[in-house]
Amino acid sequence: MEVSLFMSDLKTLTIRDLGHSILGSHQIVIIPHKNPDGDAIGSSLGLWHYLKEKKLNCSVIVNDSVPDFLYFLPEVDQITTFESDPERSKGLMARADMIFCMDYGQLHRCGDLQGHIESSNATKVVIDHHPKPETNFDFMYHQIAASSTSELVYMFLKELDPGYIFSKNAGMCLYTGILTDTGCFRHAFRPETFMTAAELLKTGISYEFIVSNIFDTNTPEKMKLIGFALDQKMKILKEYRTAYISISFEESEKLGLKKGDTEGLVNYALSIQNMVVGAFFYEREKGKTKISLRSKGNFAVNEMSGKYFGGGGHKNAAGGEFAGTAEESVAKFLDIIPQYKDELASLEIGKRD
Ligand SMILES: [Mn+2]
Repeated sequence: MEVSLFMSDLKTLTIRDLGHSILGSHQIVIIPHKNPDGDAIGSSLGLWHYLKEKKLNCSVIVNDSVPDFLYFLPEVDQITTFESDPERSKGLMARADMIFCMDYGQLHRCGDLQGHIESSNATKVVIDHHPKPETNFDFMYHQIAASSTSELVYMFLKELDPGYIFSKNAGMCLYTGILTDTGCFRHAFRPETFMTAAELLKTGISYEFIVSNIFDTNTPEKMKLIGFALDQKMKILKEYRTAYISISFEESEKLGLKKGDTEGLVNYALSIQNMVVGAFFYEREKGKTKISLRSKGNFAVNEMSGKYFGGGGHKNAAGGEFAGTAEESVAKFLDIIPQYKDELASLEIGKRD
């Protein structure tokens, strides 16, 4: 298990002081990272429900948009979108005296809102579980070993307001964040994750309702894409215990792929017997390829993506970009992967002879 790391030395406020500031604030703004996932939205909206229940003025502002599959979350339509409503967003940012950055520790991760956060005099708080956070915040609730930011929001509220009884609305949002970041409790969890999930279930939320909203969302078009990708586009590098899928710009056009359609495809590569690395190369724009990397056990794909694909992320789930076609990105990957041969071969996880 990873070492649990609370960066308490980075706090300039105690949680008590912060509690007073929150209660005295006039406008709180909560900002998830751009391209938000279930944890970014779940943690932000969960915190929003708590603050609303305390009768505080608060808004969630997201850079781009909330993914469709999260539209079942309670009052998700209250979220403001910077791209489609810049005036309202700027007004809220100008009035903000407290800003929460959720599920990222590096400000560039929140898109065009970065400058507005930087120039704001508001008290800035980060709640996050990603490696290498920046340190220019007034308060950090940061723990890499946590399954998700949603798990941390639960712990944060427990410390901030020990008497708070979690509402069903907050419970549903935070549970969603834990469920999506752990892939339905398959990875990145720890004992505290299950304890948090158990407490959230006591709010009366329906596990089946949430799971089916998150995971049973395939459209017929997406199933056809999965079929095509697995049948025609997947390659297996047995000696490196690696499987990858690549989609060129031309293929993407031909298939009429929309944002989010390729979500989760990389996990099929990783789910093959004996594989410990899954990779997905997606040329979203002509000559610009997005790379998704997944791994099992101690093989750290965030190091690989940081070193070679200008990206980052978690040990077992990372991403990056490459200025080139999908084919060129794959060629680079094939150049890199042999240096990891011994490490990959020695991993015990998932080994089958
Ligand atoms: Mn997260």
